[in-house]
Amino acid sequence: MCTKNLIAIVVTMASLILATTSVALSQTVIINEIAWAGTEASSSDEWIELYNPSEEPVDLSGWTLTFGKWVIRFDTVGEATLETRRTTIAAHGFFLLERTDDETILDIPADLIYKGSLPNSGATLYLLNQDGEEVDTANAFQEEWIAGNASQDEPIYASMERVDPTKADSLSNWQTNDGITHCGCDAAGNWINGTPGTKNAAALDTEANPGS
Ligand SMILES: [Ca+2]
Ligand SMILES: [Ca+2]
Ligand SMILES: [Ca+2]
Repeated sequence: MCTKNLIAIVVTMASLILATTSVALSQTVIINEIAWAGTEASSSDEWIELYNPSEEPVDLSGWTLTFGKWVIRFDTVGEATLETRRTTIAAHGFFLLERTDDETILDIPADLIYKGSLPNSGATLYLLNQDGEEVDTANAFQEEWIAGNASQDEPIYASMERVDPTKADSLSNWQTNDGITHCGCDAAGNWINGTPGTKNAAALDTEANPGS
């Protein structure tokens, strides 16, 4: 093989690696956890967690989170948004949305209060930026929920957790919270089977057992 060809191949490979890296780095905010079944205190007490896996804070002004007929705006009260408390999500930070009021998770302050129910039969969530471009989805690949439990399965009212926050929504990138690594209390003081405002149990499990 002549040196010129070899250089061409090396340059092509380097630009491919750079292209792949820039895709990974441009991953900003994701839908990280969904408690579509609510809590033991109330099946209406649903909550949703976002996560920013990037190295920079992200301003969610103009962004929306939508499912079914509901459109939650991060910077404007109205429609499905009842109260906004901040619009910025820190680098490697979490953003907690509680339905109806701040009592959904009693001991952790919400960043936004919304109205709108997630049907237990399944839904797809879309996170759109200020230009209306799709930043992330959750549960886009089948009708029923990929993970999470309602009252009939153990652990009860467990959330649906993103496994790897750097990877896209897919059938394999969600798991049910294990009911062991969890935090927060519901409106009646029961443990939440989920990890509102903190790293997902599913992500920690995968870090501890890579390739599992
Ligand atoms: Ca529900
Ligand atoms: Ca709360
Ligand atoms: Ca979490």
